[in-house]
Amino acid sequence: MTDQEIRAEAERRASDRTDQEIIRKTLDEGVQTVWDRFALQQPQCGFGQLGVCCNNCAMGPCRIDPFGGKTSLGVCGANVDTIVARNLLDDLSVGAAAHSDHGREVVQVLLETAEGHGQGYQIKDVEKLHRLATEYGIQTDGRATNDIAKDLALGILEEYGTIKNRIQLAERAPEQTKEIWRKTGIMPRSIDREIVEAMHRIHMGVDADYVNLLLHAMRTSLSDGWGGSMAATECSDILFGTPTPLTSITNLATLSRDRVNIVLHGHNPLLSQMIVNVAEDPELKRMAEEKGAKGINLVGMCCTGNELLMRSGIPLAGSFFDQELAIATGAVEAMVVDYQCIYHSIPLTAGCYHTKVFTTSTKGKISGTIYKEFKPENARDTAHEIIKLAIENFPNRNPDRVRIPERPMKVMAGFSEETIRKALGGTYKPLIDAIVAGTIRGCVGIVGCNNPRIKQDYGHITLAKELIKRNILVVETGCSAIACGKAGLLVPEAADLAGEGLASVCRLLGIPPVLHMGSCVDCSRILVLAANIAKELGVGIGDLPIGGAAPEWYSQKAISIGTYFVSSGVYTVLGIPPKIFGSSNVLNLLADGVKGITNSAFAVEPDPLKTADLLEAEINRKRKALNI
Ligand code: MSK
Repeated sequence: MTDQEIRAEAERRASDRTDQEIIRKTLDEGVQTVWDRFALQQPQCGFGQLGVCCNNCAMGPCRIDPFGGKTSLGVCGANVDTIVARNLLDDLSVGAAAHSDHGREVVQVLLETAEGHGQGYQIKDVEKLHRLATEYGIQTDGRATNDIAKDLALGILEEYGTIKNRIQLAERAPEQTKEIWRKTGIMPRSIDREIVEAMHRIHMGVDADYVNLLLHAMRTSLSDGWGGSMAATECSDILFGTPTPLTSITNLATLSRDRVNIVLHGHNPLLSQMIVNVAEDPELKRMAEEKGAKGINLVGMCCTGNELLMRSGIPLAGSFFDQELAIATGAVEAMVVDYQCIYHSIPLTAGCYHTKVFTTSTKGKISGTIYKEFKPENARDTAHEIIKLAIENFPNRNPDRVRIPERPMKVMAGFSEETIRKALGGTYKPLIDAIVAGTIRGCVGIVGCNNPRIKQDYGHITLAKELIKRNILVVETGCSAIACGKAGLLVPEAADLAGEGLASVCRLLGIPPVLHMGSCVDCSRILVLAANIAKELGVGIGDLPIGGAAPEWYSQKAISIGTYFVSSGVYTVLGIPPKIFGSSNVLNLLADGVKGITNSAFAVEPDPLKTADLLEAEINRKRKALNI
């Protein structure tokens, strides 16, 4: 490729200038990345894309002819609606399981900390602990913090799968929303149970009714959003502190030329937060200096990065698509991963440089990496050992192959639901007044990933810019928040890009028009925000002038998030088509029929500008119904 072609290809792949710079380096050096693998996979299977292929049992794989040919049934007799709905439920359950199992680990560490076994952990947010304990009916007066924490952890763990048939956190939803769930039979009963039942229904010869399958998909997603994900968020806050606004920096320029770079990647803050604490050890700093470095530079990536940014202001190197690019700077001594959204080929990328990749979860081993198992009882020791190995790797850095972009971007993060409410004076009334007056038209949550089907970050940034221009407040989580951070939208000065009404509110409060609310599990913060506003207004979530979008989603977790948004009453637009277009019945139910249940639905729109039109129309529809 010529220099000009390389430049054009980098611009085609990514929006951010620091990403483009390192993509050019990978193209120069012949290092394979996600975009190359995507190109090599073309053309992708059309049956798979439509969701009409079933590989569930040994009589298959079967595929239904989408053009109405002879193969209208699988060998087992399943029709196209069953196959498409079952595949969707399968994907969604995987996503719900990933979120909820992550949540379980956090609750377990809370339990072990309360029992005195968690090495280096402590309860940071006692006020939140008491608040949750009260929700769970646990006595707090005159009791030791650890005793309360133990009862709370056991109370939440019980909701993962017992005969209790109730998720306490789901009680936070407004009465009108819960009534819909009860009437439709989708009130989640327990966290694991819905996922296990989904697996049962998917088995050959069980659920063949696409409506029944999709209703269970809604219930399973609610057990994630209002259960496992919410447990992850709340218990992480109790252990590490509820986020409050802070400033930091983002993009690949957060990597350091002269310090030991350690990238913390994945989703769970349990080990990474410990690495943040341990890295303060002066002994480790001295060791780094002995190896010729000026210190240790910790940076986050993906949702582990979001967790660390939100609570500790740790710089954020990038999102899902930046994991290979960070390594390709040639300046990363260690990449520490827990689980979810880690490329399985990451050791191959690391093998092109001196980077050591550490896997740390028994659930997420990758061959070719160094495995250092994280356990709560050895968390501090493991963190110490990993940092030491990273420091020892510093002399192996090849200065001739290092390229670190200039100029990190400033970001403001830390917008938990509690913080937003506090900033408004302890009640949502000022925000509601602004919405009623039309100063702010409504609110949209943009969430989700990157996907090679669309230029990295283009969907997130374009949609966010367009919405704030139309006086619609944007809240974000996951890689969407990172995209907008890199684009300079997470700073108060970005109010200049907003419409007059929204800009005036942002300037008054000193906040950005796009609020970073955390990691993927922190989409539960968006649910609580919506629930509390709805309760103050005396309506259901489905009545609020709000919306959701996932312009660049890829993961099964995003399917679960989108579905619990819609099931809770939030109209949601997907930028990447889900694999359901093989069944017009499934498509119609999700894009239209569900409106009759939750007053919301899914839409699919790849163009972010048209997505903004759809969301604005929905907000106007809901405003009209509220008479505002
Ligand atoms: S990390 S699930 S790529 S948002 Fe949560 Fe980003 Fe999507 Fe992973």
